[in-house]
Amino acid sequence: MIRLILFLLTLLCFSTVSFAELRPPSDGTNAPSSSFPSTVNGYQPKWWKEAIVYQVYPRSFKDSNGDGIGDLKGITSKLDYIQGLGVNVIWLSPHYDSPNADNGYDIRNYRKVMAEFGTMADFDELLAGVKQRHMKLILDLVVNHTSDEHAWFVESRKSKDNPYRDYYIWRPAKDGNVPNNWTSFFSGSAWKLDPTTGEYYLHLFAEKQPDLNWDNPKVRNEVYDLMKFWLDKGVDGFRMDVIPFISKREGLPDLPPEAMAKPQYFYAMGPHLHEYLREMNKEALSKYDVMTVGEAFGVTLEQTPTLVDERRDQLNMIFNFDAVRLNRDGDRWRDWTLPELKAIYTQENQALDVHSWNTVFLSNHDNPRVVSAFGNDSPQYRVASAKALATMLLTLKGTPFIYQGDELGMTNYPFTSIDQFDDIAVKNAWKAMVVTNQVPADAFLAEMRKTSRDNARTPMQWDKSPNAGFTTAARPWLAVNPNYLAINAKQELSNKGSIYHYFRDMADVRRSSLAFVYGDYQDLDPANPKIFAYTRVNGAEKYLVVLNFSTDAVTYQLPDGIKAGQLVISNLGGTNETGDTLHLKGWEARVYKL
Ligand code: TEU
Ligand code: CA
Repeated sequence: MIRLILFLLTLLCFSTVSFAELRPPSDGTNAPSSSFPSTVNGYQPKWWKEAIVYQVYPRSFKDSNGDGIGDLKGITSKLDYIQGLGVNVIWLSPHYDSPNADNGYDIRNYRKVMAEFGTMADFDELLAGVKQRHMKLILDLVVNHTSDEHAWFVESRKSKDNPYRDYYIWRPAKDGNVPNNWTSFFSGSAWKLDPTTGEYYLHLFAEKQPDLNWDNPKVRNEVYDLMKFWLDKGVDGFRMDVIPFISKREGLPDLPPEAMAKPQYFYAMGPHLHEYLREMNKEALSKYDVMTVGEAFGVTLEQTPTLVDERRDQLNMIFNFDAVRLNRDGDRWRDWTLPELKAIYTQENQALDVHSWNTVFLSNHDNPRVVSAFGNDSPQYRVASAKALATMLLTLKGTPFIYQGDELGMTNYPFTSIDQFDDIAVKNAWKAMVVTNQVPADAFLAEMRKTSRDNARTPMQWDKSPNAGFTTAARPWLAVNPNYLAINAKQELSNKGSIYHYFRDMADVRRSSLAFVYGDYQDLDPANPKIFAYTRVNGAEKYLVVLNFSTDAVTYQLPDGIKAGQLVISNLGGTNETGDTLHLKGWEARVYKL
């Protein structure tokens, strides 16, 4: 007995000491939960590492009042649907007051709900409904920029000596022209001349999205205050929009020629980024048990641990864009290969040690539909490939993020005309490329059918009624995909073999073992162009995932020493195959316990 107590004491001391040794000098602001000593496969267990996140784009989710625009009451009415999917965190795209130049990513008032989406009472009701179901809600924090209609900017542009002038980034003309050669992600220069004072303001996105000046401590404190406003209501964290862009390079130097194609790597990771994130953590986040995920556009894998290593008190995890943008060369579509995708997952795993955490996602409101971009959206393979992708997303290492509609296998939209688009990115690009005769309209539209953000933004397809049951209005804000008669939630729910139900089963598989969360990841066959086979191992718990990323039937010989054991789940059913040779149909996915 005494020996046992001594042993336990030693263990306790050892873990405390070794943990303290690993920590960087503390400024005393760490959340108490971060000193929890026990680990799983080397990782500190956290609820957000074990979570499955579902992204809701409010404008397109469910319209409750027949004005053609999704709203908060609509989301509240569908919480059982979301919970039934087996997810437990909802990421809500911006719901704040906004003139909608960029669908809410241009915020006019951070403490007000967008009138089209409802009221603060509707928000409180949504949050209560989420909590009642033991789920969590994270908000979109868009603080690299505001709307030009935000009160701060309305003041800022009035005069050079306005108290809010330094809330934004103003520069005089340089040789009668823009202050530097920075470009906006929505085409053209990132500078806009404001006639009132004759100076330019910086906007990395739309003209109506002026960049905040984070070097001004007043701006930073405003942001921490608004974060606390929502955290005090009980929200469970934030997805942080283009957060690596908040600190701008000293002197705002020109983009060098080699940075022009992908300027995000030049804009991101400015000199004070870490300092500001630590300050944000100290002033706001550390006071709550919440999760943060940074949209890390322009961050390299090598830089990632500097943002997410838990000993640095910055972010919990980031969205790395390597996988989701594998199908892009700059902004243009490129055909990707499976070995490339596998290499990215392996590199991500190698770049992050037990102190860092990752996300897994292949879609969101800025990218085409996952089944169209990474699966096969033909009638023959749509269901199988959507299920295969769900199998992958829920068994890779990192917190999975699923975008609304992907659980139904919703597809890209068959755009045929520029009038069918809403997205400012598309409209500006049309003006810059087609109207100027640089790109023929047909070629532009063909490209947009593959890459446009509006592919993901068409309304949720709930049932077979007009406009897919999304709205009772004659016209929704963006047209419903004409395939809604075949692809809709009602049908998915009533069919046990649907993507929705498979997703739910996969979520249960993921939850059945911590090996899927914290277990080691190993790609068994990196060069195979059709098969993605990997293991997840936590001590004695071992799982094998085999995915056929092709339409071909493949006889797959497992590498030496590996034998498929007990089948846990498969997307096509009807197999009890075990052993070292597997006969996989096109887009077949299987998970085995080894
Ligand atoms: O997106 C950041 C971003 O830089 C890209 O994903 C961008 O949408 C794309 O390159 C444009 O073609 C975030 C939001 O997710 C996006 O919806 C916003 O438009 C953008 O920031 C500005 O807030
Ligand atoms: Ca509405």
